[in-house]
Amino acid sequence: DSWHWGYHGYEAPENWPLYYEECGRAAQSPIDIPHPNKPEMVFDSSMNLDTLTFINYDQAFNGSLSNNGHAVQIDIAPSAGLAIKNGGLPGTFRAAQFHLHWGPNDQSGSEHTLQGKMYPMEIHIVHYNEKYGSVAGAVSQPDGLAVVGFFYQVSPVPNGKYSRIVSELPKIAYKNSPKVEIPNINMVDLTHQDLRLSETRGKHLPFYRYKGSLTTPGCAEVVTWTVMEPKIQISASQIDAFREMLHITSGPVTHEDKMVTNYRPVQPLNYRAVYMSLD
Ligand code: SG4
Ligand code: ZN
Repeated sequence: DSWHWGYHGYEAPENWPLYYEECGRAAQSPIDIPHPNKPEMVFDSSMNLDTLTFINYDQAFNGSLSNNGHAVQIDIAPSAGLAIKNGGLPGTFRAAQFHLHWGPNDQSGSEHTLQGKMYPMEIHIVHYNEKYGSVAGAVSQPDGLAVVGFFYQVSPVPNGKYSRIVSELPKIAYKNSPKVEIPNINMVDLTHQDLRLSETRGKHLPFYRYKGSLTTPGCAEVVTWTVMEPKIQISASQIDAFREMLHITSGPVTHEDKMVTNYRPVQPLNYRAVYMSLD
């Protein structure tokens, strides 16, 4: 990357299109998910959204925790076989990694908003279309990626399923710190218990669906987005640990070096429809 993009000052999202042309296009992410009574919200039974299937989300894998200077990310070992299919997706999509977006306080941080409401954090589970073999191979294809998002809500008690990740964060505080292995985690624990049932019993969680982009430069318009309605609980002090991450690689730390914000604001929906899985 020639230009150092970020979330503050001259590097902020409103200037991304100056250096990354695709960030200024018409089908960008994130978006505000409209109220069901708005004309752009569509209930389309022909898409069979109720068949969305989460494969092996209950399988344990060894996660690899890192800080790329823009987010905290956990790479998912491919051997675990996590994938999503059906539910209107244009193919079978294999999980590669998840990462998180947050903000400076508990009233902001999510990238998507739900009828104008912002949540303190949002997880993105990035999947690539298996026919392209990898995220790198898929990122230039219109049906290349499928990202699943969940919002977080602040709970008074810590979420024990996140305690191992949170306690390892200080080890990756600097950008490009060596990755830290987190053995034996699974996406059901980190998202929603009902996802373990979806393969076998068709248990269905409500979600929203639209076509958009990566939310970081180059903003490629290759993402089939699935934003889940159920929220994940996390405590305020657990979110605070993410705000201690740094976007510098070394040296003494000042407040400006902290990754206190890493969400892109919502983008215009323009001509797009948003599909809802349940009425
Ligand atoms: C975060 O910066 C991830 O760490 C990136 O992953 C990701 O880029 C980027 O967000 C955009 O993804 O779901 N928010 S998003 O649209 O997955 C890609 C890496 O840099 C290509 C590997
Ligand atoms: Zn993301």
